[in-house]
Amino acid sequence: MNFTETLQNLTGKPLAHCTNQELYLALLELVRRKSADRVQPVTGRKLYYISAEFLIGKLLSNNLINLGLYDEARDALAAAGKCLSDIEEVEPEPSLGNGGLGRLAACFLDSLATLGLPGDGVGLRYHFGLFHQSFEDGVQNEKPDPWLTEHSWAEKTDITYPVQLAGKEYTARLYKLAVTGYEGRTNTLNLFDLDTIDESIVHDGIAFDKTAIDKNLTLFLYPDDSDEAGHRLRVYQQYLMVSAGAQLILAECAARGCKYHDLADYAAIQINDTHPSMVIPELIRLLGERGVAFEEAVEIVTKTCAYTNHTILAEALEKWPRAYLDAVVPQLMPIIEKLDALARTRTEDESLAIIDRENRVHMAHMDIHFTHSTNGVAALHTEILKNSELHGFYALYPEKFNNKTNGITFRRWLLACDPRLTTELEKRIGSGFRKDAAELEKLLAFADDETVLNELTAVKKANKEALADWLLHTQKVSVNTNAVFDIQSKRLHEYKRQQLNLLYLIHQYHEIKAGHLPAVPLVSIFGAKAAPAYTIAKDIIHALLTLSKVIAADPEVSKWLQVVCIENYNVTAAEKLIPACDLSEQISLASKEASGTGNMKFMLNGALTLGTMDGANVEISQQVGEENIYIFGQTSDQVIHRYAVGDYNPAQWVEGDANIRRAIGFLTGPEMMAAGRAENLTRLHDELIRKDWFQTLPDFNAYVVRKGQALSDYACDPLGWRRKCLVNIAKAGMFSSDRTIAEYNRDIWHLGE
Ligand code: OX2
Repeated sequence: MNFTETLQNLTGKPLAHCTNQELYLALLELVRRKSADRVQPVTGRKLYYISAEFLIGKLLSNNLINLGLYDEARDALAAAGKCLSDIEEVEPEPSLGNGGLGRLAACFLDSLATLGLPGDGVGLRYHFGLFHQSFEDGVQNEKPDPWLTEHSWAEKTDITYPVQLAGKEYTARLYKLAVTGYEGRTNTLNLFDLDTIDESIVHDGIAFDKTAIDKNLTLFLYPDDSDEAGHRLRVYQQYLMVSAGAQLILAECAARGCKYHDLADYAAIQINDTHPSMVIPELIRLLGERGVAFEEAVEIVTKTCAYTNHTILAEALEKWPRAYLDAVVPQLMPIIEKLDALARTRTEDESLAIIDRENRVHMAHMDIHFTHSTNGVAALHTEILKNSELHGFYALYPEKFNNKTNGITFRRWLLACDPRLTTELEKRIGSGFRKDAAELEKLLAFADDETVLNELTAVKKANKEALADWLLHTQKVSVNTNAVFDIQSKRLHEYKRQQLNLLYLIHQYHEIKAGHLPAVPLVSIFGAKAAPAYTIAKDIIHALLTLSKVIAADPEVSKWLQVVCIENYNVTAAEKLIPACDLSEQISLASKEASGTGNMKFMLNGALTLGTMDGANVEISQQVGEENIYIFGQTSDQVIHRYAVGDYNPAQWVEGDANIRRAIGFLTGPEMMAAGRAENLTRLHDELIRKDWFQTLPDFNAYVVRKGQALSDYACDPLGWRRKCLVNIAKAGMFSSDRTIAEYNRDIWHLGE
């Protein structure tokens, strides 16, 4: 049976007569069947990657690509007058993550299955995922973002586990989502949910009754945690995930003959940041119920589990007040107390304790004491963990610390999102890079080939036009495709410094008004959601939206400069933005961005990085050489030193620098105040001159100069620019998540053995 016939059997009518919705459902069913054929038995150790987030994005095209069916599907549909990309539009995006951490988990699942390794995900089936963002009157508005439809990728099973929350029993139900690798095996993403969730309790945007656990528990990813009820809800969510997950792991291992004493021979558990840390005491508790003594259970769990740290930001390292855990998971507290006592026999250093003097439980500390591996996610990040943030732990357990620089799956972030570039690459270097990313280096042979460079320019131009079309249709903005497309897309956070970019744009506004015209017009695009309770982040969005209006209303400036904030930035939007980008903004305060993964996606798609020596930017710079990247700003050592000395005073920088003064002053000047809201603009202004915790001002001038250099290179030396882009693509191989996963497997998991 050919593809058309198979699909037609599923739709029950000629493809030409089907709606896109009907075709989508038929393709979904077809993919499901083909994925099921690739399920393989598990022998030896299997990985469980536990994570509160799996930002999987839309699944149809990726699954078709990984199953080798994409071209056939596209052609069969085209023959019936249908367009695969229109059908893709029908699929709702599962936004089950905030950003890099969740997207990394999704890339890892793809690479595990591609490399033929047995490795499943364990997480939660949020009904709305992260909120849907819109802008109204210059302000971020949040609404639920439903993705669960009657026929969804996650299939309901009849497997359930009891979970005790605050002394009451709830029933966690397992949903399974197939994850098929590129020419690889099919693994599973296990997502837990309660049958009793009631979506109708959500009102006024994303508000809901935080006390009705049976109705609200898995409604949203990270409910607004600005109040105590919100914090407790996170603990409830985390325990639901780890308790059901731990029961699943024990049941699967038992079914394969595991006697619990040998759990580490059957399972490797990766704890993705601290959100799943309670899996440690929960497994010890469950092993205890199965007759394993505490000391032995600790040993087994330590051998089975490993921990990944994704941040050094103190506020993101979870510390739960003991009272919350006493209330929500009283069954775990005696175990956590014993773990604390045991840890104290290993060190007298109070700062390494699990339960501190203020009765807070440090989840990361529990992870490091009671897992066999702690890894950072980029070389610089791991060094900072070892030498400063977690130095005491490193001194105690040097053998546990290791680095695993993040990576991205090239299936989604090149083959699927940039078919034009993929075709061009295949024409020049063959298709080996699809399975072996290192083969991209073959492209270097064409670094001085003007024909190839011009073709790459044409690919980029076509991608920019496609993005311009998409922006026009979805966001109602029209952009000049002859301009440089400069993109900063990532979570909105002060440490990522969207505010630095904002100040630059204000600076440029003044320069253009003063007749100092730039080398080339600039379209500056932002994609970012601010956490609902993060006031300053929302003020930054407001300032960007307001500036965008002010510039658009000024014909003198708008010829040269445009600011676009896209609504509801998500994986689908990223897939449109990244292939069209010229300049990738990676401008976090050095030392604060653990790795970044957007930086890798942009480079792979032939954008040049404008960035600080932070996270994986450092390794990108080593790969491409400093002449192929635009680095600026303080080093992490300088930043750490400035924090240590503690004498940073932004007001001095404002006083001492006319450009900084002009840019910050503009925030509350007449143009912005007339177009925006005084409260938000004033708060941001005051924050910058009084606090500026992420040291925007010391990097301001270096940023302006470096960005100016990039724009003038783009305008004055187009071939030179494209050559740099080519080097970036060619050197992106090391950032494939296949490489990252192979390293995790070699050093930590030893799967299948
Ligand atoms: C992110 C980090 O901020 C980012 O630098 C990193 O690339 C990503 O994780 C994947 O490792 N929440 N999100 C992150 O850390 C936390 C905590």
